Amino acid sequence: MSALQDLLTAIGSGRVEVIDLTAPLSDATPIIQLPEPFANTPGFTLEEISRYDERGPAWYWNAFATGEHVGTHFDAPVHWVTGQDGLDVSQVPPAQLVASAVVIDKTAECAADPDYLLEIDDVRAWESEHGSLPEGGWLLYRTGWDERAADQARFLNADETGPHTPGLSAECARWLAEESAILGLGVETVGTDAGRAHSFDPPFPCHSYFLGHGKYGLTQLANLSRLPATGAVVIASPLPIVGGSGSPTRVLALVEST
Ligand code: 23J
Ligand code: MN
Repeated sequence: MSALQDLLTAIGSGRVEVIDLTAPLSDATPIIQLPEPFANTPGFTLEEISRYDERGPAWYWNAFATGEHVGTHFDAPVHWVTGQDGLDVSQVPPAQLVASAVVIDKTAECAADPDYLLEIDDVRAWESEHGSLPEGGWLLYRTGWDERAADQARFLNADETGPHTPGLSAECARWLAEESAILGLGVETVGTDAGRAHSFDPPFPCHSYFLGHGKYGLTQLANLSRLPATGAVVIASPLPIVGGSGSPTRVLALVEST
């Protein structure tokens, strides 16, 4: 049988499961809140055009408006000043939109400390257990934060000192971007950077280093708890917005049942 027929047979029999890593997209989808004096993104909104009524008797349709960086979404290199000569979201090669993925799980650490930062040593420890990070594949960072995604206040977790959500240290972000061959970083939080990362050196180091090295970001992923540490295949399909810096994205994972 052909590889594709094998895949369809495996999906049909349940030997390969399709897991949706995408958060639902609505006007309740949490959006990032940048501190003063920065401009913030609008959220997702729907506007009804007609619904089986005088405006269109047999059809229902909407127009939507959204920021590019809303909900489960893709960060293209051109999103950041360090990647300004890099690809926009329409230019990402389709073959990179189907890629392997590994999962580093720091749920317990992040429950104990919402400002938890993944360090180089954490990645090295993961590699000694599971093998090298995948060349051309995603590093997915499980923090348990998806459990908060239905509630913007819990998701952003801000107090008078600003948002408190987990991320990567600047050193770890630089090391992964410069010294690993991963395709990009996927997270459960509202952005790839930690809530406090505006005060890091450099500010927003995941954005700065990853996008500056032609790597990608995926945010607000769901269901990472259902993925194995290694062996999943991720299909991420942002809209090909010409010149766009990112896009809401349907992200699916293929997982072999054991
Ligand atoms: C703009 C500025 C800072 C950040 C972000 C956007 C994001 O997280 C994003 O969605 O790319 S941290
Ligand atoms: Mn983004």
